Amino acid sequence: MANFEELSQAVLDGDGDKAVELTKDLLSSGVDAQDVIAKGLIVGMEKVGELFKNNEMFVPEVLMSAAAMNSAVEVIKEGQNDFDMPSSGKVVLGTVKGDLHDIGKNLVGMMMESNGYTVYDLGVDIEPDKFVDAVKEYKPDIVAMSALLTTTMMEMKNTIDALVEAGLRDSIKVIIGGAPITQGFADEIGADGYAEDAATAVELCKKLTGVEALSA
Ligand code: B12
Repeated sequence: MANFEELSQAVLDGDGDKAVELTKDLLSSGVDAQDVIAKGLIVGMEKVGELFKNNEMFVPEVLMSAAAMNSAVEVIKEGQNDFDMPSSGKVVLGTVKGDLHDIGKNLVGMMMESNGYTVYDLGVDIEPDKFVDAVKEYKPDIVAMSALLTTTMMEMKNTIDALVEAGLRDSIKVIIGGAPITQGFADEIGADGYAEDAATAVELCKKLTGVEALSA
């Protein structure tokens, strides 16, 4: 039977076909989708992050790993359509203006989806006004912002300011995350919460919305 270690290695190797095959194997042998994500895919991506940081892995390889991970996630999402998943709430998610990092954001989105949240992923480089428009359109419970650069962190505050200006701030909870983000920063800019990883982000959503999301 496939195991988590093989799956994280396939992500690390950027081997999409293998990642898909192993994901299918794990799911068909009854392994929970959240475990496939948390113990296999995320572990692989975390290793990618470490190696990239130490200059032992380079951009094209990082992108291949991200693509491998995304292919595996598609398999998981398809499987979830097989049964009617009750919605735990709606989340508008995006990486802030000027920032193109989306691996962590995608993981957060995936974990939320696998916990029954409906996620509207706006993508990367999202201007404050686009978050505002999305809140008007989708009426989410939560706005979740990601930033990986110290230079783009302040866009989180700008987005919160834009939500206040549009009179929408009180209708939603704002959560933030990304490598340079801290609880102190979240408090400083008036966000409702911060989480250091995707699993904790789901816990945070549950806490803020008072919803008992589907748990593993
Ligand atoms: C991969 C990567 C890239 C890839 C991005 C590919 C992609 N599609 O995302 C590429 C190669 C394109 C890239 C480009 C750049 N990068 Co880069 N990149 C990284 C790297 C190595 C890993 C990031 C990552 O994916 N980690 C893995 C994921 C799983 O972790 P994560 O993102 O932190 O997300 C987790 C948590 O933070 C949290 N989380 C994330 N978002 C959210 C949101 C919410 C709401 C919540 C609750 C939680 C949450 O949950 C996630 C899952 O557990 C980091 C180093 C690092 N250690 O962070 C540098 C890093 C972020 N990059 C850096 C830099 C400088 C750049 C560039 C400016 C380089 C350049 N000179 O061109 C450009 C910027 C481009 C831009 N405008 O955005 C610096 C930032 C320095 C700083 N302090 O600002 C870092 C820290 C590297 C370094 N040590 O110098 N990068």
